[in-house]
Amino acid sequence: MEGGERLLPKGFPKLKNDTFLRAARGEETEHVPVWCMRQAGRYLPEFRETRASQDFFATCRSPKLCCELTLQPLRRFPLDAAIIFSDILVVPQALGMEVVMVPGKGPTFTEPLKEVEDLLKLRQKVDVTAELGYVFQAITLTRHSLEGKVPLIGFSGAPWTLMSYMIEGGGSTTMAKAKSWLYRHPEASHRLLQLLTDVIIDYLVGQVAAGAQALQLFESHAGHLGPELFQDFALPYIRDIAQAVKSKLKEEALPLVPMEKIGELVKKMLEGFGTQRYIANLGHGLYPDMNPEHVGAFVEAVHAHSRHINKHS
Ligand code: 1CP
Repeated sequence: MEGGERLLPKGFPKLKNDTFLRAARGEETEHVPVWCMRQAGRYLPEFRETRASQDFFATCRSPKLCCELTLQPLRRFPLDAAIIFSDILVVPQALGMEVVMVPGKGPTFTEPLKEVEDLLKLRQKVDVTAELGYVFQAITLTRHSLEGKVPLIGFSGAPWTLMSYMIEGGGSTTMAKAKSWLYRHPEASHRLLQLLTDVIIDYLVGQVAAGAQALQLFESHAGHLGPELFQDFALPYIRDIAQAVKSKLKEEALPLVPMEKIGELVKKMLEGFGTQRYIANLGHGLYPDMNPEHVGAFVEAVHAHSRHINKHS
């Protein structure tokens, strides 16, 4: 952290609202807990002010700014969880790739992977504390600063989603280049997915050691794979991550935090889905042009309706 004292990942304040964690563990809750993807985002004027003229990934590397941005939506809305301000693309950066945020275009890789030989340019062993320690510091600082108001979620991108960004070089509607790797270079694709898996495991365990109380693994690009490709190139790695993270947390005597299975959950938030054992969210996150008041209305509506259904059922 720049200047200032560094807080230790212990002696955290007592958690006051555990609705999110209870739902994630499959326990009963009085209302459906809610948090929103990109709840810290450009739709909030205070976010735009904090981020003004700052480079996005420089912001990600500042624990103080990440903490402030994470807390902003909590000051406005009765959300049931905080999610650490960061991005899934910090993992490819840790592997040695350069990713920059191009205004109006989004995250962009300066040299995406083109040939199988390009894999040799990646760090084959990543010391996550050296490369991503800034995220751990942001988590510790934020967990203290939350004062136990709600739990803090840590996250990572899942291997296939990160691999597709590393090959496409940024957002893509078809994932044509990344998918062609799966067909043309299956063996190299598996090597890359395994490398990512190893880093993600250490990264997620490190987040819990730093103070994260739940973990999300975003397989945002799962929808681009048909069932067979998904079975071969996505699911096994997600399973390995879930298993390895759990056993490492046990080994290191860290809390066994819930890992929800991924954003697909959100799609299930349909009317009639019930009010127990799930957490409300929005499929595509919050867009910059959203009115903050509408976000408040969404959060309050989920709470009120689910409480009402619980009372009358
Ligand atoms: O408040 C929060 O939700 C926490 C912060 C957060 C998270 C969880 C950000 C900040 N990004 C993410 C995850 C993330 N990033 C995902 C997984 C979830 C999903 O499917 O949306 C993905 C795919 C990304 C990649 C990414 N980062 C994109 C999409 C690119 C594309 O076209 O495919 C974009 C636009 C970003 C930038 C970004 N990340 C986060 C914010 C607030 C922003 C906007 C940057 C800005 O201020 O301009």
